Amino acid sequence: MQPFNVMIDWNSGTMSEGDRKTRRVSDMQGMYHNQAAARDALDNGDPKIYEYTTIQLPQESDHVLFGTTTVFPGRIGSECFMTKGHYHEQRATGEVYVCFSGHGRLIMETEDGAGKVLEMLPGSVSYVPPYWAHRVCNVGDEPLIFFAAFPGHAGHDYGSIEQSGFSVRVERYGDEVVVVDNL
Ligand code: M6P
Ligand code: ZN
Repeated sequence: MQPFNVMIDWNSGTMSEGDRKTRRVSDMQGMYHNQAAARDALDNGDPKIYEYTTIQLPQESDHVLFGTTTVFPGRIGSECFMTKGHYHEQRATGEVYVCFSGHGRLIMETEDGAGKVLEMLPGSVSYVPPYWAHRVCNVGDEPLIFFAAFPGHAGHDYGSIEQSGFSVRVERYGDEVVVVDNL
């Protein structure tokens, strides 16, 4: 394989290579706590929650996959727009998130019941260690744009997140951001 460059437009988070995928409320059924608010959003235009691109490379451990994500500002009820979130299929693989613009929270947890929430802001570089599920929430009024890199063989496991979610959620009331236990 030949080395190559990819160009990222940091105003939008789009990349010159790779398919840009869009996730709307309809792609995240059951993931927001306030189901009535989620139905309202669905009926009112099914807003875009986030877009992401991952570079197309062999999904092998010798390679490093990378891409950008743009989480739009907004809330479903009080809960901030967020990514679906996932474990890696190969649990023993980590990930790095570099935030370029906007303001967010990175929610992480392990199958052993550990949890951690980190702030994402321009210049923050967050390390997701192996075994930690990860989800990103936009707590600001601007798009949250970040770059991610992870081992090629990591894979995405959405199953347990789709079934039982994360143990906390991030809500915003006025300018106050709160992390709430999902009981
Ligand atoms: C980041 C990376 C990708 C991920 C994307 C969207 O760019 O972590 O691997 O696919 O965010 O997040 P999710 O897959 O949880 O919807
Ligand atoms: Zn990941």
